[in-house]
Amino acid sequence: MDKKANIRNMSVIAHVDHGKSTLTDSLVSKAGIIALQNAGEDRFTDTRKDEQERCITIKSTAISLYYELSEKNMEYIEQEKDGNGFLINLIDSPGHVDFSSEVTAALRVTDGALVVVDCVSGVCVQTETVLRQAIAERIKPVLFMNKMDRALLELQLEQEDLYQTFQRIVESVNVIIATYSTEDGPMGDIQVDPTKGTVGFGSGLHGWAFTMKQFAEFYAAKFKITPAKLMTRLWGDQFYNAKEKKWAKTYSDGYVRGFNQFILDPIFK
Ligand SMILES: Nc1nc2c(ncn2[C@@H]2O[C@H](COP(=O)(O)OP(=O)(O)OP(=O)(O)O)[C@@H](O)[C@H]2O)c(=O)[nH]1
Ligand SMILES: [Mg+2]
Repeated sequence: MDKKANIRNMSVIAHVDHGKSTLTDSLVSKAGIIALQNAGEDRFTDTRKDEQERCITIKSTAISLYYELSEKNMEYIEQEKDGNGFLINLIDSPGHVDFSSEVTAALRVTDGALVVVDCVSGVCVQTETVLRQAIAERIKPVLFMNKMDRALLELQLEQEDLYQTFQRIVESVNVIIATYSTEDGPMGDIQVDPTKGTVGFGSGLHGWAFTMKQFAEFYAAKFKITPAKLMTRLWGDQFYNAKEKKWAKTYSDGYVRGFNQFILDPIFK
């Protein structure tokens, strides 16, 4: 790959066991390196015998993915670009505190951090540590809300309570970001925000994920507004009354939160 503008180095960071290696596997299988049926189980980046046996990552491992973006998705890339093929170097790092020097080493060579949070356990001690490390290295984070399958099946929560669970995680992550960075610092505003596409939701184990963008694109025609505008309605205090076909910023009778109505509802069905 000689198109420098199209190379991204990403570190996958998280608290121990939140699913970094499994998610990395899934991403690799999507780009077509390991067989699909083994995705999620092999933990491709846990190459060492001790890592496979103990089901834990000890050393950071890099793996390269090649991905071609569709014409439509290219519009979202604001940075300099050179064609639609991207080489993504993913570095899967250990979550266990004993191996945290591996995380620092990985961050030194990366452009962005994929912060994975198990949405059932929420933000944990090491989530804060690795996020703080990333910010110190001036690396922009994006958030991935992992193990959504467990949240949907095991938590037995009402849609609104599920939303609140995810919302709290986004908020906790942003509190950490605010603590260790300044908005007028060199990186600018690096808060994660589902309406801006910097928060993904999914299951590394089962190989599915989405951001507000996919849903917004799907519904945009129905609402006759642009996907970008609709994204802002699919998270936060945005309520829709299907009968009156009206949006509101506060809840009242007949109104349902956009996220619950347009994202959780179809997933539950
Ligand atoms: N249900 C469910 N389980 C998952 C998911 N992702 C990972 N797991 C499970 O969570 C456990 C830990 O996954 P790993 O991918 O090894 O986690 P890790 O973050 O790489 O762990 P360390 O590298 O040791 O910090 C394994 O048992 C996985 O099968 C998911 O999306 N859903
Ligand atoms: Mg791992």
